[in-house]
Amino acid sequence: MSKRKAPSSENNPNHDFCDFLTELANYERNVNRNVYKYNAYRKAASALASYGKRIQSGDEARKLPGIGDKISKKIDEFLQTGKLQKLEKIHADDNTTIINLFTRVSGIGPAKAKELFDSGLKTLEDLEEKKDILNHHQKIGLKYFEDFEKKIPRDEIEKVEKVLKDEVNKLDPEYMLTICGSYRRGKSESGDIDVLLTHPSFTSESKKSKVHRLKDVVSRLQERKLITDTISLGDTKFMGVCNLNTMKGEEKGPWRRLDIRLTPHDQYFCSILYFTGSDLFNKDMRAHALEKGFTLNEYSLRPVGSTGIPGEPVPVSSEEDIFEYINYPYKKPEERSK
Ligand code: 8DG
Ligand code: CA
Ligand code: CA
Repeated sequence: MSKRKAPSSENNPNHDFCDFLTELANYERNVNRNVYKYNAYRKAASALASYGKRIQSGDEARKLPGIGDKISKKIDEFLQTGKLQKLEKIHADDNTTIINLFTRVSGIGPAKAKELFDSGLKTLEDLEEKKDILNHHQKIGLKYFEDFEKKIPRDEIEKVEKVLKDEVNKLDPEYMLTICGSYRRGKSESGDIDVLLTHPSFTSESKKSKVHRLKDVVSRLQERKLITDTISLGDTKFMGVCNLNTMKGEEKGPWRRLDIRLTPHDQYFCSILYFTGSDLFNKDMRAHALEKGFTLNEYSLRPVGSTGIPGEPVPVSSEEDIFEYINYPYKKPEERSK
């Protein structure tokens, strides 16, 4: 996944509150490794982002889901002083700043960042010198650190989409390919490119014998020099790097993070739904499914009987089907960026 960032500031009158809440969230995850607080701050940021008008006071914010005393006080402090003491302290603390910096490298999580810091490393140059203690993914993350921090404009992803569709079509016109993530939600820019791939011959039944499908596609894209690096390649998941310029024979950036997942044909729509996100939207939808007696994940939608054991997956032939089964009002991808 791309590293989590603030809810987008497009049309968000509360984006400055969202920014500081997201920074606090990342601090809790990266430095304190407190996922509970991380989620709490992100939920609050998401509620403010979708509120639609400027919050005038902590009291007003408190009425929103996920905003309690502590966060409403922070909003008052920010409204009155234009800053937060807690964040000022965090910024002044070198340890925290360095650990946060390391977690921005693709492949370095909070635990590894702390370990690197504890072994005396302080800068990206230090990491560069001690590259041997990094794994393959982390080395690539460091190599492309600056490019991976840059957002990918929508029109660039459109071009990548065209290449991908052309190339898989030449391999076999029965391939189906969808770019999910923030791109499918209509965002004007994205952190990475999330591709889902399926083929009618690749189903949850036939799976084992057909896994060459992903490798075929990846090899082809490597030949075309769209894919420049591989972080990992399994039977159903590729993680790597792509670049439209290297395709044209130019050795220049930007290099972009690209993930391709091969999904069984019968699970395609549950996967598309899942990888379109946002992850907060997914959480809400899964919770709603449970209330209606279903368990929903990236593979399937299954009824949960009174025994609590999930039954056979229900047949799904569109995203709309999934919403219908659980009686959830349909939301277009563009409406799922909560
Ligand atoms: P971005 O890349 O523009 O930053 O945003 P994104 O496309 O929404 O986020 P992403 O990190 O690339 O994840 C893609 C989708 O995968 C996300 O929208 C929903 C789904 N997803 C979850 N939870 C998780 C998770 O924990 N890890 C990953 N990799 N994906 C997740 O719902
Ligand atoms: Ca991703
Ligand atoms: Ca993405």
